[in-house]
Amino acid sequence: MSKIPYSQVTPQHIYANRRKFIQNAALAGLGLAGSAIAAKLDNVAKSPLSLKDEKLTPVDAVTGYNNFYEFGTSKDAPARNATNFKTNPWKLVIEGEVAKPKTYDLDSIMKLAPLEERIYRMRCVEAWSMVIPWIGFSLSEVIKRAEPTAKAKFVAFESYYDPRQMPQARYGGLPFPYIEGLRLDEAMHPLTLLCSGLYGETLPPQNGAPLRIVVPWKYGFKNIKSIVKIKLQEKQPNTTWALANNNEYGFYSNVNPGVDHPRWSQAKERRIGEFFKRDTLMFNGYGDQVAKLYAGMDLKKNY
Ligand SMILES: Nc1nc2c(c(=O)[nH]1)N[C@H]1C(S)=C(S)[C@@H](COP(=O)(O)O)O[C@H]1N2
Ligand SMILES: [Mo]
Repeated sequence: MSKIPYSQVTPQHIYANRRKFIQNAALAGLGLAGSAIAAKLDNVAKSPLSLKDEKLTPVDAVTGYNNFYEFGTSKDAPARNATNFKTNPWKLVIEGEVAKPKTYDLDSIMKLAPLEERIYRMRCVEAWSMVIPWIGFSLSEVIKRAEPTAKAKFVAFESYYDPRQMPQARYGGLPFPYIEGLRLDEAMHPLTLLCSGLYGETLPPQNGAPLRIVVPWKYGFKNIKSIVKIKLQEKQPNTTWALANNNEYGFYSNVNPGVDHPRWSQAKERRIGEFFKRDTLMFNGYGDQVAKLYAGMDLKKNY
């Protein structure tokens, strides 16, 4: 496990300004919440689950081309409108079909496991993709400590929602708070990341600070941002995009070049920063690790 030379992938000024960034964040009152994560960032090990041979998407695109409808619907809106999003104090509740429900603050959640860097291929349902060096640890670290009961089959997630901090949300055309879900075995898969950073830093607000989920073999909208609640349950949870448009966004939403969105093909994708389109890979290229979760399922029906 080695520390990654960010100087090779990150513009020099960002790399060099890391300390200053953290100090400024502390001064700005992101304060303790920011530093619970920031304090852990100096020795982030590279995870064996990380991709090895793919070129990273430039940091400006990762933090400047976002979907976060609470902060507006255009790709550049979240970076502008989420700047002062308050992430301290933060609480994350885990409840429902568990023996040990718990409310965490950021400090206590950061103590559960060492942070790792995971370079993942990401694929938005809108047929663009990125390669992002996330930081976090497996979501299973949180779920297993809550001790799921025998009835727990699914995991429901909920984002923070505050119309005063997110005035653009009312133009988003979606019901808020944003909700998402996974089957319990998907949520427990080691690739499923509870994410607290990217490119060597704490998560910028537009990427879902202070905590979000990353599931790299699914379409981007499964990767719910700024989460406050994790609920284990027997029934399949509702999801925001299915509530908005049920026949376009299925519960599973595994990346699948053979199942088109009703309004466009999913066979190819544009990697942000590249000119020619690439072929989209089944399970976004993670089939070796996740195909067994869906053995015997019709993935055209369970899209
Ligand atoms: N709360 C919330 N989470 C969200 C969204 C959103 O609008 N609100 N958009 C989703 C979509 S469509 C994508 S593609 C990813 C984008 O994550 P990124 O901006 O960090 O790349 O976030 C997902 N998580
Ligand atoms: Mo997306």
